[in-house]
Amino acid sequence: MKRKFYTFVSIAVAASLLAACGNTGGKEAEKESAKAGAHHTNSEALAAHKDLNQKPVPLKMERIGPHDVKIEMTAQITDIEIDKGKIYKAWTFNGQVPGPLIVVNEGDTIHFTLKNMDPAIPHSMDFHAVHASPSKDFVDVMPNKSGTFTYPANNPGVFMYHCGTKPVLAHIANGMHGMIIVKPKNGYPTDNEVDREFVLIQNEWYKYNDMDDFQNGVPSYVVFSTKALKTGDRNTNGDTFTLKEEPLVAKVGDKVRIYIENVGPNEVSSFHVVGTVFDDVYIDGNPNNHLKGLQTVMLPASGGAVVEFTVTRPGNYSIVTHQFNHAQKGAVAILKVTETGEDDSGH
Ligand SMILES: [Cu+2]
Repeated sequence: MKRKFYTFVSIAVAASLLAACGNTGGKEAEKESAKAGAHHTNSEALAAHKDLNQKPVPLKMERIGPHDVKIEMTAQITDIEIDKGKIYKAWTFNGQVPGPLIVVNEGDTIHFTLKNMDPAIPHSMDFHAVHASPSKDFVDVMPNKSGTFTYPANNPGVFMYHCGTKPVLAHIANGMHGMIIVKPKNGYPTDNEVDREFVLIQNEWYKYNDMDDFQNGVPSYVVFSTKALKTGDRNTNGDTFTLKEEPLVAKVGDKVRIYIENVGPNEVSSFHVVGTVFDDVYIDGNPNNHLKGLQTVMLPASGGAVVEFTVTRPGNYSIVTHQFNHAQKGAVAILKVTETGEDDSGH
């Protein structure tokens, strides 16, 4: 069974490489990638990644016209601490896992460039927020090459992005995922009520680069991260500890909005905040999908939402997936609510 599966993976990898080399060429890269692909099944870093820890490259995002945004991202190999002292040599966008938050406006055209800094294997970008031709716009960018693609973002909401290179599961599980917010033209009906906004992303970690575990196992960790919506907000990686040790902070009486996205790759999220009820929920972040009074919001793998709730009393509110086996594996973030709206514990 196992051998069959490995053969399948090798064929899939080879096929994707063959498809890719029509676009950007490079016989050497093709050979390297094929070698690298053969390692997908054994929990080890690819030979070319072993001594690599590429410094995170900041996201480049620039508005070049009223309805045009230029975005440049990197595919790179960077060490991420996923649990205390446990380093994962992740396949990343810009050296973060999840990748950096992207925010554009409904109706924007995205002029997107992916710079592949990975010396060994191709990577690509699949934005769930756009209409595109997957076979032309989400194509592989070969090692040390760049690819530029243009597409409109006409649907408002909270969307996933991820690397779409085969085997897609390996690229997502190794860290190549993130969130893009397309801000609705006319906003949300509750915009004026909201006092604080945060971003949260849920993702899973498995045994290192182990296709068998990715496909047949259960996650070792399920984690949350937060990303900066505005200057001064934090960017954290998906790990088991940061959002417990340094909580998100709100003030008693605040209406809090969270842009939440479950990037998986495999599990659903039963998103819940202990001690409150979601007054307003916009499924996938679309203002038309307005629900009221939910206790838990179901997020499929790749699903997003905007959730809003009021914190009426001071204290620590646990933000969890109510699949408590996953909460136990890390998926708990703390929202600390104080009288002042500042963290009073000395953080
Ligand atoms: Cu990739």
